[in-house]
Amino acid sequence: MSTLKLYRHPLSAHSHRAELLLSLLGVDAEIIDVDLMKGEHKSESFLKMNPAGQVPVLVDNGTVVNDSNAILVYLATHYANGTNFYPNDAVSIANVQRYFSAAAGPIASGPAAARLVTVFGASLDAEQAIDTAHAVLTKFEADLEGNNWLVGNAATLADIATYAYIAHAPEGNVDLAKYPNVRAWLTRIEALDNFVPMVSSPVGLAA
Ligand SMILES: N[C@@H](CCC(=O)N[C@@H](CS)C(=O)NCC(=O)O)C(=O)O
Repeated sequence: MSTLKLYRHPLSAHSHRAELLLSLLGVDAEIIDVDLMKGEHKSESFLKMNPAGQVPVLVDNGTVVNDSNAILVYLATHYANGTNFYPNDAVSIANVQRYFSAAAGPIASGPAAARLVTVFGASLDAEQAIDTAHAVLTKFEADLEGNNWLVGNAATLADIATYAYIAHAPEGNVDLAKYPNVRAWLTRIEALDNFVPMVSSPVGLAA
């Protein structure tokens, strides 16, 4: 019986980061769905685990880890199981951190926000989110020119942290057609042993 519990929502790409890494590491966890539509993430018991009232939250035998990127670092360090998704040289660590910043910055305000509008009915500026998405995709397209992975020669937390919101960007009307390097990179991630997809979102869920 696993000691790990992952509180998530099935359509949350932040949650999917953690689910994907658990699967790539071959680590079992109890997956607990949090009903965001019913506000379960704002309940007293949930807020005790994560005062920000957001998924994902990882609980490992009493240790609570909030924030998807922090969860990735925790899992890749504590449960590496012979893998090296979090490389330990200074330059690679710095580069992984750069992509964590992109994941929490323009990816959150770009493709993630554009998808929040279409899937969850959020009142955000869709046009601005789509513009931000194309700016970050242009950067990724250049980063991936001649490179299979974002950092070094193998998949790292940088790829895992940025994958899902880019893969699901079309759900927010962000077309990936202009970005062949990005599309090839998505396919490469999807070919990793034990890759698990995030379910596709029915547009207008909140309607
Ligand atoms: N910085 C957080 C962001 C997590 C986040 O935005 N989660 C969304 C679902 S994808 C959420 O729980 N939203 C509900 C809310 O903010 O009230 C992380 O990386 O875990």
